[in-house]
Amino acid sequence: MSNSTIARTELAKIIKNGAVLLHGGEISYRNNDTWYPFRQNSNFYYLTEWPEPDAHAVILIKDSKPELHLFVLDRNEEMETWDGKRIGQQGAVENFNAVKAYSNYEYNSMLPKLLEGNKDIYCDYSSSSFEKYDRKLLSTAVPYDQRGGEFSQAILHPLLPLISELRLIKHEGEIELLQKACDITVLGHIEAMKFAKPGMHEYQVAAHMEKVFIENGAERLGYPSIVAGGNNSCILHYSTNREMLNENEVLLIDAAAEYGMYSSDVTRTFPLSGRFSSAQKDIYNEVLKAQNEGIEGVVPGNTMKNIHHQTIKSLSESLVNLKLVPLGVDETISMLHFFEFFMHGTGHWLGLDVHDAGSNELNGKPREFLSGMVTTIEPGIYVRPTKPVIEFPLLERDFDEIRERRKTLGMEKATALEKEELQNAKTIKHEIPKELLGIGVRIEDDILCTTNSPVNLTEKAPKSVDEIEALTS
Ligand SMILES: [Mn+2]
Repeated sequence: MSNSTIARTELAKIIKNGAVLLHGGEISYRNNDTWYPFRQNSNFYYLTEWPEPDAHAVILIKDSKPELHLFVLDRNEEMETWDGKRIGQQGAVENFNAVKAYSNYEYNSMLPKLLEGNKDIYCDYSSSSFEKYDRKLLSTAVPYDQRGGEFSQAILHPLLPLISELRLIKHEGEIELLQKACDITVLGHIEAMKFAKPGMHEYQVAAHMEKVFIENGAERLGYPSIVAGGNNSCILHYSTNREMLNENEVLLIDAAAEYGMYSSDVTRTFPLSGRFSSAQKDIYNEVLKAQNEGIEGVVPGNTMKNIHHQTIKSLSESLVNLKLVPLGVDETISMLHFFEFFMHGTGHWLGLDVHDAGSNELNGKPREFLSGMVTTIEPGIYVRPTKPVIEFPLLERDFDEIRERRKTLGMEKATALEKEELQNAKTIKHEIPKELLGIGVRIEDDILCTTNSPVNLTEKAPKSVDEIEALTS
């Protein structure tokens, strides 16, 4: 069974009876006759595997059985001469398991016929496609029997929460594609470690690594590559990649291949001189320790929130050891001093999107890991070169309370209050050890939760100091 057939079958089991409306992606133009490379909308792809733009899908569900109707671009010799092959309606039926396929021009006229007898409509009514195609049409498609088009009996149900729950649990066919994306990504990182030398520019390393991705079958990148030398390693989403690499600096690379629409997500940090300086090694090994602990936590029943707390604790101990913070471990955590050096989450879901579908909470509680979920684990320590002296506030703060207060008071009042509290708080001035300034280290792997132990899909990317130096020196 194809991946999308499995997805439709699972969706049908939840919906039981009703109709699902889905719209594919459209081409977006860059300038004049030039457009951005097309990539299908991930939800549309998940349920259809249809790769072309300007398509619509109606999935009719009766007694928990799905029936796929696809509206697609027509075959057209003239257009295909300019823009490339099209699959067409026949291809949609023969190769994409549609029970019937239509021209995408027929969507408006066919939808009312297809929806006959259906009132329960599952759609994304927050999307611009819903406004563009469905909002008006549903009035006539599911009419109120007295006044025709003026009213609609359609009962709209939100579709995205259902899809995002399904996308959280990867089945075997999806894991195969993810593993392949991860394998290709590992090859690129290894080649980048061997290739990067002082005097090169960041973009040259990026080009070399991305060539390896594409050469090995990746269709595109999972996200824009971050190739950040020296001070740039402290910029979380650095991606201009225009600067020269210098001896005695680290190079942080956060980059990955996409394969079969699934994205990997890997970060490695290594020394440009070939060997870690003792300052670089000190930070590196602390992050590595936290990362290994985080990976161990990806087991059924545990939560990302627990792993994040554990990571904060581990990194706070590290910050004390590295003399980056003025007080002890408890204060570093309770006064959020760690946040100067570790200011992002510990991981996120991974799949069709690099930051994949799926909420972190379920019924108001942190979501527990289940077998088949895939998450990144990516702690980091970033010692910004712009902050050689930091004034740490002596004020206990708690993220959950801050979030709760922002909800009850509203963002504007709450943040004003936060600012005031910080301004009124006593501070302690702390000098950052000079040799640590400008070093940013992040280590990131992709972890599959199973009923046995966590499976690291990217474990072949060298990670220990010895493994890395064997490639770089
Ligand atoms: Mn990531």
